[in-house]
Amino acid sequence: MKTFTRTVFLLLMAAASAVSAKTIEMDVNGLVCAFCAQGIEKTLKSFDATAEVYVSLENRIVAVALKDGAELTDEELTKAITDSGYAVVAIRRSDATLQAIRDRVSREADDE
Ligand SMILES: [Cu+2]
Repeated sequence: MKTFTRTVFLLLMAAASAVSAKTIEMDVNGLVCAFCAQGIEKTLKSFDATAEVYVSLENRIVAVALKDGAELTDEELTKAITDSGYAVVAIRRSDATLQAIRDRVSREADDE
């Protein structure tokens, strides 16, 4: 019974965080060329929940903007990227727009 309560709690927590995020940003290892970027973009766009994809090769960042009310789980994303031959290092969810992430990444690139 305790396990059941804990499972329900974790599911509720997951649902609560899922509803708020608009963008999922991932650190991905193994992206080296434009073909990698294109391939990963195509893979992630195949999800119904995906509105837009941004890939930064230099910063090894892949960001997915979600459609309103749509959600992709960490497992779905990790599987899609791992199956393509890359490794997900970190996953962050936020309400930042894809443009905001794009701007931040290009600023970071300028600083280097
Ligand atoms: Cu490549």
